[in-house]
Amino acid sequence: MEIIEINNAVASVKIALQGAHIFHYQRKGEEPLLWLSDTSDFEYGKAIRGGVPICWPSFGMNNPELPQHGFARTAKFVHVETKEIDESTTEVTLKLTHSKETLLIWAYQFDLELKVSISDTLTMELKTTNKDSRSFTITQALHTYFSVSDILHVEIKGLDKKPYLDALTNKQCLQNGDIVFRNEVDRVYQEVDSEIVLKDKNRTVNIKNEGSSSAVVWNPWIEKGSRMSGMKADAYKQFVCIESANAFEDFVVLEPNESHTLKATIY
Ligand code: TA6
Repeated sequence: MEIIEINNAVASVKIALQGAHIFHYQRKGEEPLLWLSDTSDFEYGKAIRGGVPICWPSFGMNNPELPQHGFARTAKFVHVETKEIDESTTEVTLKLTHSKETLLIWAYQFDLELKVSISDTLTMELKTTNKDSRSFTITQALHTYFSVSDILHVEIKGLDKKPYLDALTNKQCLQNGDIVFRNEVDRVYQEVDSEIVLKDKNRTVNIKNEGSSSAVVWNPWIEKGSRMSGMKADAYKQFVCIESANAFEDFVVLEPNESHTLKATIY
């Protein structure tokens, strides 16, 4: 599998051309910030388990005609450019454009570009451009797997009093206080308009989303964790997904030639 590896003065990153999939991000002197399953596939056509899978042009089963989380995560992107902004900041751009294969799955012409900025902050900008003569609707997510010391130590702040769709019960609920994990969690938060904070024993991570008002929080816990592909049964202890999204009601409609950018800044 073709991979882009960047090492600058403050951080390192690894990105697979398949899915423009960032599967490693580490600041110098720190543990990796992204979790990668040590039993993940690295095979074309199979999604990498961990890092930042790109769910596009549909999140989850928002579009039943498409595979779970769409097709971008197993599609091969092209490397557009790598720019050294300064010794501590590098920008990498990758692109996916419609093809015979994608038009068979999803009958629209598009450009999908991921621009990644690597410094002591990781910034991801996912830009969709409608190259078709008709409008189209997407849902999407930067499905980030954060590495944690132990899921029992994790608190997520910034979503208090936010409504969410509980994907386990399909019920609409309201968040009360911080999120802690004592069982499976699979929620799509809505009206998200402020930063989300991941507090772990030795690290605090801030996530700022733009072009988005929804965020997904997920941990499969024991039972589902033991059935997940590409991860060991106890892997659920080592990660939490906090996903920068346009999911469910937060869908995006693009007219011909229109663009939308989903941006996540992680620091
Ligand atoms: O984002 C949460 C979620 O939709 C969960 O329901 C779970 O299925 C997870 O994504 C992983 O999905 P995957 O298709 O990568 O196995």
